[in-house]
Amino acid sequence: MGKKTISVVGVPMDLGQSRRGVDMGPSAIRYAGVIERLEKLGYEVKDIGDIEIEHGKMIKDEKNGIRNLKSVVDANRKLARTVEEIMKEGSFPLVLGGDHSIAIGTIAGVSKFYNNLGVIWYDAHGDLNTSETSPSGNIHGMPLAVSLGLGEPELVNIAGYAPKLKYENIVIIGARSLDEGEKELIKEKGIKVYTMHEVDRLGMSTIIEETIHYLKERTDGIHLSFDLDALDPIYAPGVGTPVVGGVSFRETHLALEMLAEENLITSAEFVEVNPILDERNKTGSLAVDLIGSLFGERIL
Ligand code: B3U
Ligand code: MN
Ligand code: MN
Repeated sequence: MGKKTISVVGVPMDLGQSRRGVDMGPSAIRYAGVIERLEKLGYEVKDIGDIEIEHGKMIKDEKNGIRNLKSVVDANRKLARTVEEIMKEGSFPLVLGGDHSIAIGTIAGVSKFYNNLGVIWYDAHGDLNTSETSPSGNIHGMPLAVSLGLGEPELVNIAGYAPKLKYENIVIIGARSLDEGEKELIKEKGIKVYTMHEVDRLGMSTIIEETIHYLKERTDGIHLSFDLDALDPIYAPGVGTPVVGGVSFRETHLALEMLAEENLITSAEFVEVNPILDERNKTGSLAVDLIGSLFGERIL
């Protein structure tokens, strides 16, 4: 990575979905040694702590069926402001989730610093739902749509501007669970998606080469939004919505090593680690191993 200073911020929030526990993700990832790991790689690391989250009851909105809309908006507003400060300091924002709804705030904080922010969305899911298409009302299934300007205005307009992303600047990798509305949107807008079918057919190295080539041409910064559920549950059991048939440990390390070699990633988040569902912090430790690869750790 180009920047030598990394600012780590935790978002202990589980209100974007319905299973409790993912709010402990930042603790699990810190416990597994993320700060020390990055320092060992030669970075100056500032752990700026956690965003303050209201830990209320889970509430399903009567009007549109969305869960905890107000609390999620509030958390993402705070996160967007914090990430913006990190960007102003010229440091690399590394955000630890929390459920994936926090990508709304990270991207809101980052995107105003670029004309064409690119995003790599590494995930079993598309996260392209709106309140109309969502089967669950969970905001963690919506952050990519929100960043593209679709969905509830309170979410879409966080940080006072929208949209944060353009359809042609995103690449989804690892998808294997897409809802009908998400499939329609992908087809209608021509969103670039490498599903598990392409992962099997092309192999991860080709996919990352293509992704780099594709995004390098059209973007001036690339955010990596990394959902641990992209990995097969064999490797990442501690996630809220595991989906079988996922990306392997080795494919994922390769992907991150290749991205590190190109030095193109300008911000990142690692989300959906749920220590309650995990096996002895396996998924938290995996997140730290993967963060190591993203920041240049090599076997030799
Ligand atoms: N697409 C489904 C399920 C889901 C999305 N993201 C996760 N699960 N982690 C939904 O609820 O929107
Ligand atoms: Mn996700
Ligand atoms: Mn997911």
